[in-house]
Amino acid sequence: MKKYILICFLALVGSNLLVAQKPEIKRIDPQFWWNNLESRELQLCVYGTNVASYDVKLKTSEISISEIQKLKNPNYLLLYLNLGTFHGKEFQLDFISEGKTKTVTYQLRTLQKLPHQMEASDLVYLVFPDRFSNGDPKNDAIKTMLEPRCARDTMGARHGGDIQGIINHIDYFQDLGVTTLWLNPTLVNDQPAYSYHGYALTDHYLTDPRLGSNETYKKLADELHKRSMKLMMDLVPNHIGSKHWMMLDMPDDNFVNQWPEFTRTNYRATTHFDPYASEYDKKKMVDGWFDNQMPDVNERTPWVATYLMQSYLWWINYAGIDAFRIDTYSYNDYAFMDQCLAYIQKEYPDFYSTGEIWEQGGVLNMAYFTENNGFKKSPPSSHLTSAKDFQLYWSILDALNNKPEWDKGLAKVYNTLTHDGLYNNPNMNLTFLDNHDLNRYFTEIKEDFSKWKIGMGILLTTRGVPSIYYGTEVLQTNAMPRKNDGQIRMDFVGGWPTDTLTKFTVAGRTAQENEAYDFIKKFSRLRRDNEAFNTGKLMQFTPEGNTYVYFRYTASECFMVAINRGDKQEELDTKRMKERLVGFSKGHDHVSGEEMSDLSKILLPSNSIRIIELSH
Ligand SMILES: [Ca+2]
Ligand SMILES: [Ca+2]
Repeated sequence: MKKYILICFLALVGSNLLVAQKPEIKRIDPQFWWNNLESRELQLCVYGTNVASYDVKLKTSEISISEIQKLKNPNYLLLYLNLGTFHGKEFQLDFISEGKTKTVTYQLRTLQKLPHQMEASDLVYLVFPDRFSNGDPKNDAIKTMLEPRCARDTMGARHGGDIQGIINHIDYFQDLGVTTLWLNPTLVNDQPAYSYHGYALTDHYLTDPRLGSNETYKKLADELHKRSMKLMMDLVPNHIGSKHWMMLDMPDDNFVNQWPEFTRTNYRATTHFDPYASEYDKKKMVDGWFDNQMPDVNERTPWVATYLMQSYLWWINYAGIDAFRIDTYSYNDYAFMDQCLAYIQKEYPDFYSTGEIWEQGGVLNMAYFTENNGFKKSPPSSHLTSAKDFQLYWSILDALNNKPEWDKGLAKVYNTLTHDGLYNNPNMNLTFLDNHDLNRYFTEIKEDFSKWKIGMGILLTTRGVPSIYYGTEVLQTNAMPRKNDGQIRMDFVGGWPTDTLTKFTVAGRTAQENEAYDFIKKFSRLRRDNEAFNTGKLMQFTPEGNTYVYFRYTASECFMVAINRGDKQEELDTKRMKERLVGFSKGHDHVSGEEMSDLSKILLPSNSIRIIELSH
């Protein structure tokens, strides 16, 4: 009995102590905002023990609170502000509980907007941050994190690469001809295992401390901008990590899509536009979880949608992000993504976004998700600039790995491009030969360097915004069959202080690796310096036999790209290509260096590509 009384007494003392304390605010998201944006609405997500019981007072009359929303969990409070005509640098919010007041000063910065404009002449380079270069060994292992170790000998562990390592190699990117860096996600993934890939974020506003800080990330953007280069952010709206800070103190039932038992998505993007699709399949596609460690965010919950959108705009404004690559695009709620990109474009009308739409199903499957697509029965208008071009990727591999036939091999490239009318602007599709989820390009083509040049030549001359996966320029390979994804995300040789060999220098690369590097270097410049590859048009001629020819041109420039995928030399008769060749009498093949004075017949060596600049 005595013990019981003592417990009651202690409980009373404890609650009195709580009452006596000032309200405690653990965080407010976003942590600061801007006073000169087009959107005057701002949602503040206030988090702290029992914050929902606080009264809130705003001390600035120019700003109004349009709504205060409480969630099921009293540790959250949502404030909806209208900034109206207010352009000051800060305002005060009073949180009042039992006569005690906590005043929070909220900062509003003034934004200098950057132009943010991707062009087809850009060359994007994809870097896997944990696997590229270790610029700061001090952040390799952080004891307080759920996965505290760093082990370079383990495929699925952290290896210590970081943002400083990327900053240290901007000269290298620039020399290669890269204009834009795309980093796999850099937001914190405080997950117990396999956290290095970055796609299970646990805080929308924090850079992973093992990669650096928000300041380091901004420093990278600043350094790139100083050289007129750009930064593409890898956005992951669809899911979060199971240890996301909100998952650990669930705000409400509708924060993530919940099922009676773990339910995986059906990975069928076709359910979005299939006129015969069942509601069951449609829901499973969008609301099913990608993985059991990655809860699927409920983007139809208005406060969640706003929370996500604001965090993306925050990053653009804060760091100066130039473009978004959007992960698992088709798994998101279509209307939410549209709303989200429209919100961004209200501030930045030309903001570039490219969506990962990986599923098989043809060009239609990707085009459906992009802006002003050619569908008769259109979905709500999309604001997604472009698709990551998996269809062209598969076609190029087919062209390199199979003999040309009527509808196979080279013809696949031709056929895929014939569907471009489904896109509003196919020239802005992000094109690639490999990435962090695919076998290495050189491995896929069985390390045949002649084929490597054909595929790379197509990538760097056809329509689209080309992207290179780190290491592809030095012929990085992976084991086949592939046992795990770590094998396609190997450390860049020379990126660690203890590496004895480096692929960053001519001396450290083999003759063939230098040839590959120089090939990209040469054609990235040709692409950048000639409008034909940027805003220029594409004309292709139907493949014949082992050959396929296309042109990139403007009123004043014309480039002819001719490919032979046969094992014998071919003599190409150009009579049928008169409409593009008329007026030109000479050519310079940028691949072989050969000068041509007769364009009527062009010799194409076996398994080769010619990229010929035409002149009068
Ligand atoms: Ca490090
Ligand atoms: Ca989803």
